[in-house]
Amino acid sequence: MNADIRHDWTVAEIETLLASPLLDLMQRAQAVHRRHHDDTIQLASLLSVKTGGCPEDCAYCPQSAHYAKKTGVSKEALMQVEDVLTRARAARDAGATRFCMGAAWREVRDGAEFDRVVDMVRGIGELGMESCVTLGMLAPHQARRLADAGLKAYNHNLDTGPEFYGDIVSTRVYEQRLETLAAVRDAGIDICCGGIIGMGEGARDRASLLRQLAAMEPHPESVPINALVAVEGTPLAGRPKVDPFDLVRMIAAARIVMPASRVRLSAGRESLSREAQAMCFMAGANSIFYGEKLLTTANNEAAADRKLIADLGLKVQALHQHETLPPLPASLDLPADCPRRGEARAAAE
Ligand code: SAM
Ligand code: DTB
Ligand code: SF4
Repeated sequence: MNADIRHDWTVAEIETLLASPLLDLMQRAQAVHRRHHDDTIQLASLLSVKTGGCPEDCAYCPQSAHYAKKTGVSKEALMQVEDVLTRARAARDAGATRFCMGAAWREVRDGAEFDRVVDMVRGIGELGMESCVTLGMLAPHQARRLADAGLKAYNHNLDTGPEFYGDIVSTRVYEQRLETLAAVRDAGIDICCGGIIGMGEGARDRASLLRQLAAMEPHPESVPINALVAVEGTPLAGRPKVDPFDLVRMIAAARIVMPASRVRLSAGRESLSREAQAMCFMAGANSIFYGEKLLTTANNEAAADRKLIADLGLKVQALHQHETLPPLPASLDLPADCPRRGEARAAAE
């Protein structure tokens, strides 16, 4: 089993994987998956705790200040701790075991706002959920503070291979991403690191990203694979939709090169059919974002996700205190953006 874990994958080897016949690739990925994982899917809910106005120019991102005029995403203040915890509680009550919070910052600055995020992390832990934050670049002492507050994971994506990175972001370099990841690892926090397909990169760039991730020792515990959500007003708005088979291939290759990691079928899922999502699970994805919003864009309806998982005979990862998913809510008396609202609506109809 541990012979599966390698850190010396070459770009050429991964390119060969990505180009292999789809069913062969899926079968190989599924075999690796079954050696390292059971049949549970983790539901992770996402919340943008500080939206918009980011000084970085990531070409895919609706939260960059550079494209704000065209995207209409304006800069908002950092949320209050209690409001965040109310949302986390609702997500937990709907079955999520992980709560991820995103801030549209270039980097973390010490001060009252960072103190507030640290309090959010502590509060999520007190709810019994895994916490993950994505706050941009992080210095070692800040990583240690988050670790002390009980942070489970830090999301910081490499997004693509180093050769293509300059085509996507001009306000920072790949090496800075690697430095933040090192600070996270040194603080004893799990690494959540993955990327996006569909930005105009080639198969070699996808393989190059996976090589970077697989070279990390240990592998990132969590690997989000996003399909570009081409948001109007961003430079990548005109990109064609990702072929779902390409997403399946990327997930399968990630599963094969990082056998023990949790591979997350992330952004772009809303445009996938149930069948395409099933292929992603078959290829080794074992987590989804759960709740009807990602950071600023729409996500799948919670009720539809629960039904899909049940129809496939898969299980949802439970919190320690209960073994099965909590029952559907009986009333519609939920906040407008609560992830259970869609279900309540469906149940009431
Ligand atoms: N500012 C932080 C950073 O860059 O690490 C955190 C927030 S950023 C929104 C987190 C990740 O979301 C990005 O690295 C990217 O992989 C993903 N993402 C952002 N916009 C996306 C889009 N339009 N489509 C797909 N993924 C996207
Ligand atoms: C990740 O890789 N994908 C999530 C999470 N990490 C933070 C974010 C997806 C964002 C999609 C665009 C949006 O909703 O703004
Ligand atoms: Fe968006 Fe993060 Fe890039 Fe800022 S650093 S523009 S929030 S992806």
